[in-house]
Amino acid sequence: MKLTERSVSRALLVSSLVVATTGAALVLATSAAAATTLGASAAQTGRYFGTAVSANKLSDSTYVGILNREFNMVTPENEMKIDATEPNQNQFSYGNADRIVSHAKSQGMRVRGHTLAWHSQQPGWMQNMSGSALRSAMLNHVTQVATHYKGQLYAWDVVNEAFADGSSGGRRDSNLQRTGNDWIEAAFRAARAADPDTKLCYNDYNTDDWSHAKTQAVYSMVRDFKSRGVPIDCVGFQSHFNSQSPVPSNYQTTLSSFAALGVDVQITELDIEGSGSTQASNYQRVVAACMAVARCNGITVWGIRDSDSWRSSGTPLLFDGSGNKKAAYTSALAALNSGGTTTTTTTTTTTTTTTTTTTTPPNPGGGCSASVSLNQWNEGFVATVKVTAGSSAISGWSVGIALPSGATVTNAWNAQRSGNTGSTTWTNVSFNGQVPAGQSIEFGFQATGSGSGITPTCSAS
Ligand code: G2I
Repeated sequence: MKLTERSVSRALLVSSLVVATTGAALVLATSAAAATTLGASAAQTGRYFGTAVSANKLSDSTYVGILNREFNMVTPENEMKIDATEPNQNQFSYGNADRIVSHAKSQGMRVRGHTLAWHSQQPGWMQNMSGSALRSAMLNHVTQVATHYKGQLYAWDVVNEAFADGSSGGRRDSNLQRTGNDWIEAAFRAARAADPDTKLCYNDYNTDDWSHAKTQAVYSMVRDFKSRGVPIDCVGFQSHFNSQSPVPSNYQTTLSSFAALGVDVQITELDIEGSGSTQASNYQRVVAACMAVARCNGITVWGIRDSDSWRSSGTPLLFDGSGNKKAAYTSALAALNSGGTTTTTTTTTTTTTTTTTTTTPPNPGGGCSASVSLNQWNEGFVATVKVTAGSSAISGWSVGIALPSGATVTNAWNAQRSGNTGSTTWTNVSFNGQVPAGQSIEFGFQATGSGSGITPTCSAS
């Protein structure tokens, strides 16, 4: 009798929508209760809200208080850069970066790694290198650092700022670029080999306006990488805005156009100079643009208080120098809370897009439940699987998914996988096994074929 009641109460709730697109946006609205912090609000739609963190501020109690309360993703502001992690060739130094990672873990936050290969903030020994010696040194750096953090990060900015500003539409000149045009893909391949389960991103600034040559140049590179199987999972839009570089009116088009290439998009270093209602409405626009794009996974602001900013005189952040919430905070939170809106856009008129959500209600007696959100296109799909702990915390999980015939997993993140066709099993990686009661984590995979009707089952350990 009890069993019957329970199986009824855990019956699957399935909703699905199939639309033949006409190049226009499809908007699915679902409701989301208002959350009172940035991280919790973003989590309601499966997103994160993060901030850049400096290791030397982890002893500032105001700073740490806001960090722990509001954010669920962290990017080390300088501590994972090349000069910090390899100050002398082949001597690696992870102290400050590890302090940030360990603080984040202790608070249940995730970490975006920044950055493995960049023309700037190179240690002196690297600045003086060129040619094949530099290429090897760069690849060795990528391999060593990605190996040190293997399985611990949400994503890596593998390559940062490799394209030129202005109208050239070309690469930025640098010692790395002069080692050969293929240096970027070589870095991505080395990162994937070292850390197969972390999302690998290309990150840049001045790539927010869809009409700009730099944006189009990065877009062409990502399309080329996807077509040739170069391992890239995401594109970071730094989004440093001010009056000379305002939030473009086509910002959402930029995000959705990149996402349509089959990559995640993330806002990685957001700050918007200004104050009062103008700044607040700019923050609202940026957050709303991300919320409207299904594969915009999250937003990171580049610091907590205005006084923490790399350009503090422009007061570009969400908290003032004393740690008080600004109008920009209120509007960003409101935009997150009015989310739960997913927009799927395609750039062609012939593609059929299917968005399906299958939900198992949380298990009231403990254990875990799993739900999947599917983004289907003609040749394949991306599944984002949410694992939710029941009324007790869990310390590990295993999710079973039966794939329809013809579906083959090509790529996955944030889980260990067994099998890539038919019956597949997904288990936690080191940083996402512990899930507090009622809380969720996500993992995902990309596959060829159709994901129609897949229904995950969860068991806790
Ligand atoms: O410039 C803003 C950001 C643009 N995108 C890439 C980011 O990595 C970059 O961050 C900034 C940091 O916010 C600054 O804190 O990168 C700067 C360096 O390019 C950082 O500034 C440096 C100072 O220039 C150094 O003098 C200082 O030693 O920070 C270092 C550590 O405090």
